[in-house]
Amino acid sequence: MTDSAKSTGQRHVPVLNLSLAAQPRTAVVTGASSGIGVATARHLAAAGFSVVIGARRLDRLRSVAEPIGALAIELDVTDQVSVDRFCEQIPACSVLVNNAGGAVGLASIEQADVGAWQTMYDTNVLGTLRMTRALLPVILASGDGHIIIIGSIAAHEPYPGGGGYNAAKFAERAVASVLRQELLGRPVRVTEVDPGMVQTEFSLVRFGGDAKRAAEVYKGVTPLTADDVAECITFAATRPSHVNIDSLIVLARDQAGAQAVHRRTT
Ligand code: NDP
Ligand code: 8X3
Repeated sequence: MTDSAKSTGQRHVPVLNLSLAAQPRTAVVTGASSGIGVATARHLAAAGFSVVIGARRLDRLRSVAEPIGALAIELDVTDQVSVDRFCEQIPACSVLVNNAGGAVGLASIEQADVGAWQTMYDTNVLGTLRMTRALLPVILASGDGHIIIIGSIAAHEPYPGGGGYNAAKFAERAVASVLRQELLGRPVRVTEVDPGMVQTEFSLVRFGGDAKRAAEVYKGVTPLTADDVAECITFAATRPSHVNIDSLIVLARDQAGAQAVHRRTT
């Protein structure tokens, strides 16, 4: 009770100033029709974010969106028209999770397919650029923005056959660092989350739908789950505004580097 209320005997009724009432912050997650993106959308929604998700497979997106009350919009991060159409439908954004990406093949540089390298660069690197550039004005306008880039252990350790994917993930890491420096002094955090082996559709996509070859990647190993990575992303997104998780390498206990993997035989 205020002093004046005490002296007059009036009850103090708190008045809710609607303009100051907390609105849910909006998080946009790309590549949310599968794997890490799906888990991230769910964890961010559970943490109280209003979530917008994008990917090319709209049917899948809708089934992810419906139970968590997210907005599902078709998105191809390699297509500027699609990116523009997606972003036009997003009036507000505080957190952008640049997750859409993946690898194509495991060919040596000697045998490299230029088209596969172009796809990896276009999706992982230019996709991140297109989304970040398009949403940066609204992220800045939020007054408390956050750009999260899903890199990889492949951004730190090159490995034979990884050439095109390593180059793309190293480039994404450079983008994260440049962005952090360019945005210094403005209200935007930039975080890079770099997982090792995560059991998703990543290997199935990498090996062109070869399920047997994809299963070999995780044989005898307890890999990370998409939820494990989503928890790390959500942790970064829910720190107080002045705290920036700069970069986070997250590996399974069975992995000590891109190629150092402990496999049980029994
Ligand atoms: P998944 O293959 O399960 O998911 C990839 C997602 O990216 C899908 O939702 C896919 O949706 C989307 N995507 C691919 N191309 C495009 C595109 N052109 N436009 C929009 N969305 C696209 O793999 P993960 O969940 O594992 O991969 C997510 C991220 O994590 C990737 O950046 C990957 O490089 C990274 N990563 C994965 C690791 C792993 O071991 N799994 C380890 C380290 C990093 P759709 O096909 O419907 O468009
Ligand atoms: C995926 C992990 O080790 O296959 O980014 O490159 S790895």
